[in-house]
Amino acid sequence: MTSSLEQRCVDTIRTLSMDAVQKANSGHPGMPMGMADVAFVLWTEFLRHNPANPHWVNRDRFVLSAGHGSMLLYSLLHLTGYDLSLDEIKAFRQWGSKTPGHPEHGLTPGVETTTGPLGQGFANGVGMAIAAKHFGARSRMDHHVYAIVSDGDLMEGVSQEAASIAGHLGLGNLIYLYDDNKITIDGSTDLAFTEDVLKRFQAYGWHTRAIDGHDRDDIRHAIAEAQLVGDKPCLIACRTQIGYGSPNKQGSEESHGSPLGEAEIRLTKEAYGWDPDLQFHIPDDVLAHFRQALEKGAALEAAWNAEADGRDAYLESCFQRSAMDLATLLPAYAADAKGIASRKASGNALDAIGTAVPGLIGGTADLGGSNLTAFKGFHAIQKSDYSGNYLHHGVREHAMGAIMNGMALHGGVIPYGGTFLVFSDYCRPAIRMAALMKIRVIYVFTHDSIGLGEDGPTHQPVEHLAALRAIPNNVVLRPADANETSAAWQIALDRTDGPTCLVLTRQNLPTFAQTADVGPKAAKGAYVLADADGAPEAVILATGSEVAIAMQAHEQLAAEGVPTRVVSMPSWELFRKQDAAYREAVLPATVRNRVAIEAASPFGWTEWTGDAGTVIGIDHFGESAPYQVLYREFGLTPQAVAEAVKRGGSH
Ligand SMILES: Cc1ncc(C[n+]2csc(CCOP(=O)(O)OP(=O)(O)O)c2C)c(N)n1
Repeated sequence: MTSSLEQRCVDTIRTLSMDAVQKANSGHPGMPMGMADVAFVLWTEFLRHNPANPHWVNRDRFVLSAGHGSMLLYSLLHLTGYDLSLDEIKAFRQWGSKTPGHPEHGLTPGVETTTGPLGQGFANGVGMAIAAKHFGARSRMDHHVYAIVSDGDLMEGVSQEAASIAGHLGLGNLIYLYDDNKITIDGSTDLAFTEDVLKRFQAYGWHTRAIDGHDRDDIRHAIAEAQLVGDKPCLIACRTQIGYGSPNKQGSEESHGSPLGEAEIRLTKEAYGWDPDLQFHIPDDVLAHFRQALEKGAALEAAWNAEADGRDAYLESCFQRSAMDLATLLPAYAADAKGIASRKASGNALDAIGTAVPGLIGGTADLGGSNLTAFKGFHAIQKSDYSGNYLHHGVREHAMGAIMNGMALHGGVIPYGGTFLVFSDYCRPAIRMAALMKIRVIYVFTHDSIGLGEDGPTHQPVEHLAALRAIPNNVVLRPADANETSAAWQIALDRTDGPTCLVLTRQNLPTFAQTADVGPKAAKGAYVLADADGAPEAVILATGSEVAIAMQAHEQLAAEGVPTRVVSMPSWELFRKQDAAYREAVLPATVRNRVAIEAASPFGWTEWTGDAGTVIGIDHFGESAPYQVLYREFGLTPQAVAEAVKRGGSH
């Protein structure tokens, strides 16, 4: 290839990006222009991918962590032959296009993860690399994970957590290209980011290298060297100029997040030796050069497929899975007044299914003894042996969430991870991304209320259920007893299009006789657990640990001649999805006397109780005391429920 063709290939990435941002009249041209040399070398010479089959399991994964530079990725996808037309590039950021402002997984072929919230993509890539190492140890998978990361990515805490565990695990399949352009939105990185980034990464255990990000030979050598490192993740700091080639905006934050402007685009194209009158122009020889990726990719995939040597059985069981009926494996419990904690029931469920579900990789953010996430036969993933099925995330909840997203996105893995419910706040940005991406990620959130007792208000979640329920496409499941907990695991594993949060108690819960074979009922989100002999005068709604309180109130009221129904409601989201007839059968419109009890913020409950109902919850922080005292002092008692029912009856 003549160097001028190579230069025109790189400049085509730049001009496409500039033109698309200009046409949309919004977007980020500077980063794609600055990283075009790096991206060109990576995508045409190193990345092992097949644009005709973006789902080839052994493809290298590429993450554009600095998602604001989306036009860089869209340009590469179009140019190398993914199913993304030039018309889509021209429709950048428009309604109904496959080229939204930030890359969205599932929408655009070849986009491996949704990025935009800085740092998430960095950590997703670590999860992908862990998954790849896991499969590498158990099969012949051997791909790399590459990412382009920015100053913003490296400033974010989540990337620092993820970099730390990536170094610990020695993920040699991870090669990150850092856009070291020393510019962020507010201006120079001198304003707020002056540490020695490479020394920091060296301390994490990464291999590092600093290069000129516009010297393509330097880039080639650095990536080739990184591939040889083998036992460490690699960070290549590529010194670049944001808005490269723009006579008046190169090196300035002005090119970061707004169109260059017609006049500046003309000047920039002239500087590239480009015809300034041409827009979205792709020279034929440039396209032909990029499109070699199709032939090369088909050959790579075919060669890999041809090498099948019998070590594929595990890959197949994980990548071509069908729904598993775990009913015969999951524990069932007889009625038991003493009962067990739902976290313990979850641990029992995991003991039963942990090794039976291929690709299930558990973990916890250093709360194994509390979350009970480890299962019989678990085996930790470590640098010395990646074949395990459990990850010690360390005290890194945010990265745990983003790493689980990466594992799920990689494919083949069903990740779950545990922490205290109160620290779901630390996972929240990643939960939101899992919900947005519609990926199967399971959280085990234990110590789910003031019921954890003496650890006090710092550890007692109050607003967390409401906050988790507020995330669209997130399913929150708060099982009432051990049988509902077994059912919750089946529901979570069956759910392929979004995250599920299992919300579990520290304290024991009685097992109800009525929850034998509760699976199909729990899957509807809410069901009648106990009913009145005749027509109920009131409905008592509860979740999790408060279902037992509701049952006591129900019995007490029955003795007083007040017939009530108890609805156990492990999941609002699942109940909402039921048809009107089922919802009416559970919550008859005519019964307006409804009392909900939940040891959490009452926020949102009126959706189920209606205006005439009563919500017994907690609208303040907790206290440090034995949990029985807290329930009594905060008024979460059968008596309070019974009184509310009686008051409601007088409406
Ligand atoms: C978590 C998060 N916070 C803030 C933003 C808004 N934002 C977008 S890009 C950016 C920083 C830009 O600097 P850099 O990452 O160096 O990108 P460059 O300017 O080099 O394109 C910020 C703060 C974001 N996308 N994500």
